[in-house]
Amino acid sequence: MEGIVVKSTGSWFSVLHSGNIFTECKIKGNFRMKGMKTTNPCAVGDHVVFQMMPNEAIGVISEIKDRHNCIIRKSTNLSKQKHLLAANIDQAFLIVTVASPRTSTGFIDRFLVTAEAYHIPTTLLFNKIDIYNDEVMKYHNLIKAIYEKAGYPCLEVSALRGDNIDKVKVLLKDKINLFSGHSGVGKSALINKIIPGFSLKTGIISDMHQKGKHTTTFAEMFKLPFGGFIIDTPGIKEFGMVDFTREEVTYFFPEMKLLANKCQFDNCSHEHEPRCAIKQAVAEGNISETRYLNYLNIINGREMDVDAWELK
Ligand SMILES: Nc1nc2c(ncn2[C@@H]2O[C@H](COP(=O)(O)OP(=O)(O)OP(=O)(O)O)[C@@H](O)[C@H]2O)c(=O)[nH]1
Ligand SMILES: [Mg+2]
Ligand SMILES: [Zn+2]
Repeated sequence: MEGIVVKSTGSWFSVLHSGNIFTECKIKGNFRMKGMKTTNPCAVGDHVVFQMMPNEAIGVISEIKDRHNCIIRKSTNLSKQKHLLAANIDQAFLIVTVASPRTSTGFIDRFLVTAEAYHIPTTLLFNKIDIYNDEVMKYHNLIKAIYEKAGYPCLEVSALRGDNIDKVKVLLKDKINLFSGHSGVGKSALINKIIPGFSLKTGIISDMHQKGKHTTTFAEMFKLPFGGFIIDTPGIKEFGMVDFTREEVTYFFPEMKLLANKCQFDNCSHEHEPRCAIKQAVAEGNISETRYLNYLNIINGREMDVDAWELK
């Protein structure tokens, strides 16, 4: 039998098949994807072949069909373990909040670089705009301008008030969509607003650290009533990138990719070489300084935040 993995707890996989039937499946103990060294061999979105256990209502996954894409992260840049977030997705939505909790541009850029690497178009959804005061709104406008200039669609939303939910629905329709972001940014709350009658568990934000409480613990895919699927995922603390080369990282910044062959040196790192087209574009304000500094942090293996407020 064949189906699609719609929920994964690590050891159990819920497989949707034959129209609208869900079967809980385990995976064969010795299962390994060729060349894939991830902590989880199979993820939400995978198309799988499974057999029913005799006299039991559970199945065993024996094969994972070829993926047209997937997205993989490490828990931190230093970590060796790779985690498969989801497979066969059409597009990602990175849910960002500039307050309560605050998403750093470093986190956004590590996510976007990874999404570029796997050819997954990404939209930034800035949630909780209902709580932005003037000061926060100024910071938000600055961040939004940086990402729009780099070519990423951005949209302000509010799961609480419903702002722009109709626009989000149009973007989601008939596609397989991944929702990702820090814990507490409102991924599950947005999905509850998008699918009428849904009541996924949502968490509170701790007063002390303004962080979420990791309410969603497993990735899960839901059918959208207007067509398509949406994948809710557990909040990510750090987005560690798998090992891309420096050249690759340049290519995964779309605004740098356009200029990289204009540098004097073919192997320019865009860090200290003379006649570097990218450094020149930064100096002239055509590439955002924040994005450039995040690029330098990535190629040098540093996982730190750049304060966009001080830059442009
Ligand atoms: N004011 C306001 N609060 C929101 C909004 N969206 C979500 N929240 C609140 O933020 C908190 C966290 O929301 P969740 O939906 O649980 O966040 P999450 O991203 O799913 O978090 P994890 O499952 O932990 O990854 C809840 O208390 C929500 O009610 C919004 O647009 N405005
Ligand atoms: Mg959640
Ligand atoms: Zn250069």
